[in-house]
Amino acid sequence: MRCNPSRRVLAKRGSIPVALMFLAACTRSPAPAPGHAVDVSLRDFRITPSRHAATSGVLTFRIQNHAPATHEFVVFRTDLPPARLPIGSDGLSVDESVLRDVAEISEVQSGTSETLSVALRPGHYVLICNLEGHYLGGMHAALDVTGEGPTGG
Ligand SMILES: [Cu+2]
Repeated sequence: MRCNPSRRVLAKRGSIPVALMFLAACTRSPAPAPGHAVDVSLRDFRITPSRHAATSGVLTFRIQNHAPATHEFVVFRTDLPPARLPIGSDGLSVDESVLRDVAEISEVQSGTSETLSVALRPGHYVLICNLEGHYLGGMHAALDVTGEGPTGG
């Protein structure tokens, strides 16, 4: 199932299609409800969400790359702390084969912004840039999603 085809939202490296099943509810709503948007700032080498907690449901990430370099934005569920993710055999990036419920924008060019809307169920999520060396450089952040979102949405 595909939605929001104008964005490069895909399971990179093609290894985890099952993880995308929960993303079937992603939307391209242009005006997210208050409390269901997170502004994300990308810099060399920081990924900074405007908040670290949200309620479950469709959450719209508004990602802005302030850095001179291209970055990516990856969100996934994990119980691991953001700085404790397993590194792959390349020694430079997180082993994405262990990630669940992944959504991403694979390239956010310097000076541009992108949006990514994802249906998130309650749990602990981590936001990273997984370009080589960027995670190790510090591009990771936590996001906790609770089940107490507004009803009727
Ligand atoms: Cu990066």
